Amino acid sequence: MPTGKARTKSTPTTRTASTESAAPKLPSWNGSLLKSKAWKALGTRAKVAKASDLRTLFAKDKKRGATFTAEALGIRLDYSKNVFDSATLKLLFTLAKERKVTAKRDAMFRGEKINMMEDRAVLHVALRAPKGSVIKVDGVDVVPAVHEVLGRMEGFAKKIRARKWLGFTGKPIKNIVNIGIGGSDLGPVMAFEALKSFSDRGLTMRFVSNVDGNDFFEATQDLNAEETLFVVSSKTFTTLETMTNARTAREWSLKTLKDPKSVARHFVAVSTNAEKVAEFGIDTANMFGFWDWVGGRYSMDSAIGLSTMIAVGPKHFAELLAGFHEMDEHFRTTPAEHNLPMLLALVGIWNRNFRQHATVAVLPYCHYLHRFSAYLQQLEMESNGKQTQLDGSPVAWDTCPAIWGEPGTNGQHAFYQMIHQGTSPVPCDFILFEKPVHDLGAHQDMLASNVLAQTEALAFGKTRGEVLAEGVPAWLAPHKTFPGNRPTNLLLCTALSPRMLGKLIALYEHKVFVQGAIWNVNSFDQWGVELGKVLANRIIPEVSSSAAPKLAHDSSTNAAIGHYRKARGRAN
Ligand code: G6Q
Repeated sequence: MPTGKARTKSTPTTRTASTESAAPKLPSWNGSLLKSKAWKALGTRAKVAKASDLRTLFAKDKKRGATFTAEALGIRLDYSKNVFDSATLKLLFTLAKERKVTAKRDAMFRGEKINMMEDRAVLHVALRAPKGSVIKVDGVDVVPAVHEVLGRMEGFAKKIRARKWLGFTGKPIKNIVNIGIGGSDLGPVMAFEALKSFSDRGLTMRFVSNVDGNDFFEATQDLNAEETLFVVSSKTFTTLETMTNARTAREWSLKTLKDPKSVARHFVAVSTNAEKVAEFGIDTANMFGFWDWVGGRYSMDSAIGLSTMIAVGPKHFAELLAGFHEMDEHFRTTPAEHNLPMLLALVGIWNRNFRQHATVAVLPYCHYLHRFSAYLQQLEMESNGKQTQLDGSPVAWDTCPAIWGEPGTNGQHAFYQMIHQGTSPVPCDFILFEKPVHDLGAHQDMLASNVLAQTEALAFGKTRGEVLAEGVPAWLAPHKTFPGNRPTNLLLCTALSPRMLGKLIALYEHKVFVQGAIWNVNSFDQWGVELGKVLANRIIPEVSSSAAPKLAHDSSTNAAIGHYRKARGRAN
């Protein structure tokens, strides 16, 4: 049965704070999922699936592996080790049709304002559209502006890479510190780590995100301010953490450079908010812009990718964008049966809503992708971790599962125990590359063997009979028995390159899109993040004022504030 009961009714969301503003006109794809015939039929299939297991499914169909494998753009997606059959898959395709996923997809590519709650288009696909393509927002083609910014980023990155961007004292800049958080940090860090082998090793790249001063301290403690450039990345240029770190950076820089005029050589901004950038004291000539139709978590290929471009160079950055675009085109034009994002999304829906799996682990067997799961965590959970449908009514089904993961084989020696024998199965996406970036001895073959062994063991487990046959005593056998039937996808990709990274990220972006369309949530707003921004600002004066504040929180929060103030030597 589909999971989820009708939840408490939440207040309908409107586009502005005013209760009088008109609700947006809902598109034709809005509508209750519970009325979908395919959804109901999938509920019935779920009962059948309860009694089936991967051992039987594979034994019955010798071609299962090939049947449930799709390949495109150098990515081979084997989704055969999920507990379902062809009839289920067919219903999932029907579900996507009933939910008008392709109509919604086309509306996004056309630049329609599908982020209705913020009255914005959703056009990260325009960030990687080749020169000459036309994508309009409010009648204006946005592609030339995208390429204008890319051109400026290129000019700047080249200067830094040629050591021709000189600091205030005439020394070439060779340390780059990106200051940003959330969508203005996770993408740049992940991409830098993923593409390190393509980067200029003479540059020191650092990333500061946390408002915890230890982050800033560690990122800068060994740097010479004369050779250090700060890239302040913030869509809004108002985010507490980023602005606090940016101010600390200015103080840190001026401690050595003394003259406020030095800011122009040591600070650049990436933002949509020119006014705030100027207010901070950064020359807007040193600002790289983007647009409100780029969501934070979809922005790593906008100017937010400036640090990435500096690290790997404009050519590799262009390759990254080309990879994104290839996957966009694949998603836009390929029938569902061969469409990688669609397949990944539909299998995910099956596991989430009909098999009740509450989490998904993403396990890249490539150490360069060690920040990939953290990146996807934001992409998926901030996009689809929602409980309100487009029309403001509560969903009556589960939405985004928790996304987590670490690179293999490290995870095998840590949390895989629970994936193999825990009480809650965790669907896993295993990612492996055919060719390693550095081919050292037998390393890659060992890595590959581990992935394949894991997916096999998770699918088929080990029965009591098999364990006993190994000579294990009966009392120990239950502990050494593995239930199997644990769902996995295997993404076998040619090689990690900027282009492949772009394809992989876009694959997950579009997976998120399809799932959001099916769940009927807005994947492009983030009121939970906004709430955090407001709440912290309210408490800051209460913890930091020298005079005792009048506290009007609950007894637990009041006491914690009092305790903290006392510990910091402040009056209560
Ligand atoms: C992303 C979110 C959020 C955002 C950060 C930083 O989709 O909106 O993670 O990226 O809160 O915001 P700024 O870029 O505005 O500083």
